[in-house]
Amino acid sequence: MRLDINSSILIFGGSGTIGSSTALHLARKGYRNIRVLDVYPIPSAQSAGNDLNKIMGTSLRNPVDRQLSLEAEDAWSNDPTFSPYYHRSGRLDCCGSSDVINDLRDTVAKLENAGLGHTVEWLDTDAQIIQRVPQLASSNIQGWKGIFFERGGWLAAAKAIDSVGSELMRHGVQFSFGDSGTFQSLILSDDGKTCSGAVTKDGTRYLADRVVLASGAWTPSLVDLEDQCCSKAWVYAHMQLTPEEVKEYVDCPVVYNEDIGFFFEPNEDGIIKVCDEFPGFARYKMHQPFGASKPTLVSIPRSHARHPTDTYPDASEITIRKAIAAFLPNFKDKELFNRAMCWCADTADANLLVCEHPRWKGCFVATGDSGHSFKLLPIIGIHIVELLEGTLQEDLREAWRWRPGSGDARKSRRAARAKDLADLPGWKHDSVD
Ligand code: FSA
Repeated sequence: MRLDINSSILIFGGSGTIGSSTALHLARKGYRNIRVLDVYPIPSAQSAGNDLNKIMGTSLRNPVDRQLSLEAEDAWSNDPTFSPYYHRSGRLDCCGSSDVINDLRDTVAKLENAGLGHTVEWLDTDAQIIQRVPQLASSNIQGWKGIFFERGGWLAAAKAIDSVGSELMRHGVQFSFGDSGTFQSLILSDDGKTCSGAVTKDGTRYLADRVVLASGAWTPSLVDLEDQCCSKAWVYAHMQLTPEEVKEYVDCPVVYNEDIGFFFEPNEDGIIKVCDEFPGFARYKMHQPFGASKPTLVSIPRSHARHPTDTYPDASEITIRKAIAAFLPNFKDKELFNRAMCWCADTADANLLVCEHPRWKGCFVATGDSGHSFKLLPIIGIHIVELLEGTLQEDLREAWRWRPGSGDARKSRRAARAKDLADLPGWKHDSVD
């Protein structure tokens, strides 16, 4: 059955990044029977996108990523639902190690080939870096090189999803949260090949023409994704600046160093978020997602929303402190708070997994963010609607296809496979579920 504006569409994970964008673009196209389902109201307290800030930049990894990040930059700049949340402070990608410096040079070459050379500046010396980012003047950046991206900066992430939520309400989208928004199972035809809705944890049966599972890092624990996604946590910590200190960091570009991590300018409350960079933490448990014939090992996120006193492993404290010592040496003794993990779903090749589930007609998965997809919030839903309508561009369809057995999602394109949280001491958590 072809879709029309009266078709009923369920979107699980609709309070998060990819799900809310899908609901938004369906609503903007006139669909009037959309239901957002989520464990938490929008913006979901357990979405990776529910964060002070995320990085905005142009991804050049492949033509699909480039196209999407350029579309996103345009929408963050011009779409009134999103533009108040784009802080175009610029972004510095910098490094001191020769491998990464080579990668940075490669990036400049790619930018030039893509006709975007004029949007960046190569910074070859410490002095040039400090001229662009004076806040690094007291850091030890000897031998570092950098690229300054004028089209980039940071996104007030949770506020942007909240803004999507307000627009969804104006469009009359329906919402189910809590147990009545928590995925339990699909409703399948007698031959098991067609999906006609879903049942939620409270037992409610929602019949629908299409079901979209956009539950981010939770998706692999809901339905069998045949190991295509590995859910991993990355960590952050916050520090509080005094009003005097804040003045020095106003308009500071996002500073990203692949060997160390990154930090953002303070938010309106004078809070700086600092992250280290590493291959992520997995959390394997025996589990049987819907559609799997038996329990298998699946990396399952542990929600910070449900476990607000959880922290992160001792190893993260060391690397976050290292990042602070490198970027913000004057703040190296500052107290850290809100130590937390946020969960993303890596695929082996770091492309999204956005396609119809091959076993269940009418059920679509939209996940596999691979840690780089928040910036796509304003536009990713456009392409998911195209997928539902059968008009998705061929190269996007190819990049996002169902592709089990094509690589190791636990490693993905990172330096190493994700360690398991169970093997990491110091992680403060109260129970094992
Ligand atoms: O848009 C971007 O590339 C931001 S990546 C931010 C990050 O924390 C990564 O540094 C990390 O490796 C993981 O992919 C989660 O996202």
